Amino acid sequence: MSNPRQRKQRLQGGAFGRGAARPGAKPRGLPDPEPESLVNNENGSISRFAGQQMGVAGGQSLTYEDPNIDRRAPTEYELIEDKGTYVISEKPSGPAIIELYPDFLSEDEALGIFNSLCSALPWSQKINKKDDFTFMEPRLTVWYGDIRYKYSGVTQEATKSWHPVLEDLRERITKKTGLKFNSMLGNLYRDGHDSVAWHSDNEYSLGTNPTIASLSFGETRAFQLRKNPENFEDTYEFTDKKQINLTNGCLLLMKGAVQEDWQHRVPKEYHDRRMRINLTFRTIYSE
Ligand SMILES: O=C(O)CCC(=O)C(=O)O
Repeated sequence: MSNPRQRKQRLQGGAFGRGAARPGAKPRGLPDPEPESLVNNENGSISRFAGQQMGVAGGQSLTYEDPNIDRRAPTEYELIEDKGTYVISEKPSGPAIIELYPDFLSEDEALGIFNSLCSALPWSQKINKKDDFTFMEPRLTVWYGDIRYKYSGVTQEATKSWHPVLEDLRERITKKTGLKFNSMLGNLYRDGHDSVAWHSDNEYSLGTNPTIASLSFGETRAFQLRKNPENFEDTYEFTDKKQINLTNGCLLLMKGAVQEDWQHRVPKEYHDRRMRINLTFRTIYSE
């Protein structure tokens, strides 16, 4: 992860837990507090006042607020369910747009495609590398592309011929959206333990503000989005969040600043889940 913005966001996302203290942070809307008071306890130990009420002359009551505790409620996921176009943010990089077509394919047709893609595509579990760690990806993947593609130090050679089912789906998405795609990254989630972690599809080869068309087959899985914090002191705990339950046969488009201003993931589930296939059609540019 070479980009300083991504490094900053990763630190913000992972370092602080729910309501956790952020060293040096001032709670919003509160004046700078007085220095902490030390108190002699009956047992001879010394402790500090924090969040206690102290009676003062004249019956007035003062409350000490620990400046290191963030008291804002964490944001919750807002569900997007219906067919439509949603502008999920307007800044800092312009409109971030989601389009959802839950009935792009009928249930029956989507299940037929799911069955054929399960066995016909050369799925494999890849080794990925992040911050000097190598790990087995918790899902199977497959890639098709009209041109060579370099990603995470791995070069994918151009695909000589696409599987006819993929070729047909690519054409149908183009017919629906007017957009052309020259590559496809597929994900196969074997069960509820398979997942993809928070990330943005913002590799150099995708260009700026890429449109990504994502088709789902088989089991429904939650697809979650969280907005990148706009200030260095803020954390993902308090930014906008959306959830779309991606069902068999649905088409999702991510457009505009979605990759620049948001991250997305498919989290692990703690209930049994059957298999799911996701195909993400993209346009890549040669280096
Ligand atoms: O499975 C999904 O719906 C999302 C996949 C994804 O995030 C990706 O391929 O970048």
